[in-house]
Amino acid sequence: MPPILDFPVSDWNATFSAETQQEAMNGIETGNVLLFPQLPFVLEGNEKRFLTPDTVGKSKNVSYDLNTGVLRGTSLEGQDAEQLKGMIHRFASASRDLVFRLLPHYQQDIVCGRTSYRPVEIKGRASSWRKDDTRLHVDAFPSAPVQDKRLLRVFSNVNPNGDARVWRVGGAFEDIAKRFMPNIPGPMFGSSQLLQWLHITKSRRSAYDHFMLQLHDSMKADPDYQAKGEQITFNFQPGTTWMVFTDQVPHAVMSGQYLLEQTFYLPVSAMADPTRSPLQVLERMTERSLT
Ligand SMILES: O=C(O)CCC(=O)C(=O)O
Ligand SMILES: [Fe+2]
Repeated sequence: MPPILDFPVSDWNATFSAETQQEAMNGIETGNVLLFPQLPFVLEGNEKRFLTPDTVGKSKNVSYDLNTGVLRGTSLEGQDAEQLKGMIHRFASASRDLVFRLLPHYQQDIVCGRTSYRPVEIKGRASSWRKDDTRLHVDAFPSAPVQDKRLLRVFSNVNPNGDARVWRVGGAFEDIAKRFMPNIPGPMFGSSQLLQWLHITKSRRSAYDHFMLQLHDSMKADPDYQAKGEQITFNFQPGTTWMVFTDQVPHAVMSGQYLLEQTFYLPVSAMADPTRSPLQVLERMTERSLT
């Protein structure tokens, strides 16, 4: 199956036939990227002035929480910060509407997480190997355990200079798990309580979180996998939007500037076929419950 599925809509409020909805859900659950080649997120009024890395301070991203309305990581103040927040908020709600309309099966249970605005050029940006997203990885975050939830993300390239967001997209999650799991030890007894007590994690780190973090690190630390593992390079052109389960599909960003991103959390039980989740793949492999 091709890893990229096209949906030729040009409206964030588009409605989809039952057949298209089914195709999208089946596609995304089997590890495809859903691509909307004609769905630009259009900046309004004088929002184009936010197309500069000067909108962020030391942090690389501006982050926004749709649930609380809190904006973080920007160097802007007052009216400017409010207008930047308005732009990111509009993207957050447009993304949510798109997910609701395309994947109505998830609507009851899906939870909106953070929105990010990424105005810094990826190429040449320094970072430690663990934080280096130019290396293929599946998403897992040390301080933000998901317990048993999926990570679904919507991205939109808003670059005004014609520059694509260049990604590498890897192969099936099962193959990644088969390759790396044999060398990953289980969590230490009592470690999840300790991490939470020390406030290293915001909530309890499940055994699933443990294995996903280790997979993330093992992938990034393996030069042979990075160079020779199954992968394609894909250019996400400006004016396009895409959606993918980033806990399942190996991905790496090689270059690009000016991206909007919305994170969603989906309980595994809300999937059409939970057996396809990374959680259940790992549970079958370890022959134990991981939540
Ligand atoms: O910024 C990007 O294009 C993708 C980075 C990444 O790995 C992610 O958002 O999970
Ligand atoms: Fe990622």
